[in-house]
Amino acid sequence: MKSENPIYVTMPSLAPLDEVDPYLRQIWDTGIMTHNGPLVQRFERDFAAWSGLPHIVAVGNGTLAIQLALRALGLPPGSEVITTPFTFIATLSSILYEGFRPVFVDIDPETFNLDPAKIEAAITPRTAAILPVHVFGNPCDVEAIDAIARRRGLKVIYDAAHAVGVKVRGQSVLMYGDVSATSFHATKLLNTSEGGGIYAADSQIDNTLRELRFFGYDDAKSVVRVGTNAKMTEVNAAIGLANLRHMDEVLADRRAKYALYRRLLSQSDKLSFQRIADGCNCSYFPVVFRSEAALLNVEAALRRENVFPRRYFQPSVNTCRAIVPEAAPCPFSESLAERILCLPLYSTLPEDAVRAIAEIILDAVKEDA
Ligand code: T4K
Repeated sequence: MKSENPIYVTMPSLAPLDEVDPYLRQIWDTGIMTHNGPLVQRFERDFAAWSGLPHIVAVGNGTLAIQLALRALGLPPGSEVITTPFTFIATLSSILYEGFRPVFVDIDPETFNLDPAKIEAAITPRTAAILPVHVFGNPCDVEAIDAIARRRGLKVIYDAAHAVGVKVRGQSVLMYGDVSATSFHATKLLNTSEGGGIYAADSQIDNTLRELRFFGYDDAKSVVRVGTNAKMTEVNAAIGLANLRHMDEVLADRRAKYALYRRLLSQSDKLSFQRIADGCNCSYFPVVFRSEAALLNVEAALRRENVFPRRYFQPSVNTCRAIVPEAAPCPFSESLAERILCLPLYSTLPEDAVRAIAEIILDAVKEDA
């Protein structure tokens, strides 16, 4: 098939430029570019309404969203946070950056999410919180995790970076736990170029988050806590507002292409897939090989055709010795990280490309033991 232009793992879903233009004109007319301006406030309202949430706090990116979430809960300094090893490095680095000690609990090898059955054994008197990730938009077993947390007096922060549009029992998955932190990065389903959002049902926590993102000022501009600059800009909100209007189409398109990949690749018994729940947003298409050698073979075959999938997430972050020198092994996560590849999946990817990519993969795995 050799595509003329490289096909990457993703491309941003962008509204037509003329739909962004009126928002940008408003910025140019008023000169208001930042500091919780009218477009950020509108983006917060519109995103919350689309998600079925009462409110949301928009911030500069998804990493800051996790950091502020951890900080807003007032956890004892230096306490332990139970988390997953199968994630992007930002989950782990946020825990460390905020001065907490990550304790890894291995994943369920079918859902790729932190395994609730293994949480209790990792709880110590120093545990303050659990920080799971809805990996690739597949919701965690939120009811089991929230029940453990309630029973053991722990806070729950969900890394919902992949979870825009994800539902559990008909409501946004962001409603579970004490706080959820999402990302509006260019590579995410909904993008503001760079951006993030935090949802906390508790109004005091919500208020603390707003103060934290704005240098620790309260509404009267008195300094009430140590804060930072985590604001979303008006330009980012303008992009987000235009993109938000297309979210239903974007979601439907992902689901259709996900189903097509899945149907085509299921022809091989040498491939396996994430077990996803109904409310998954299908924002990524991960495929799992029997060995790393098989993965490398397929990756090379795709590269020869100008197709560039990505090894999300590799390595398993518990093995990042430079920042967690003494972390315990997590066999399921480490094994998965060596064998998983995310295939190109985005709005402007033609269906023919999905078919051609599936064909290259099926052909390349034929010879595998
Ligand atoms: N928690 C989790 C579980 C996460 O996955 C992430 C981020 C976070 C927290 C933190 O959220 P943020 O602070 O990022 O908001 C990407 C993204 O940078 C990152 O947002 C994402 N997860 C992570 C899984 O992937 P890379 O290293 O893959 O980026 P890059 O530049 O190689 O982009 C991948 C492909 O996307 C490129 O091949 C082409 C395309 N692309 C990328 C950019 C940046 C575009 O078409 N346009 C663009 O502007 O990290």
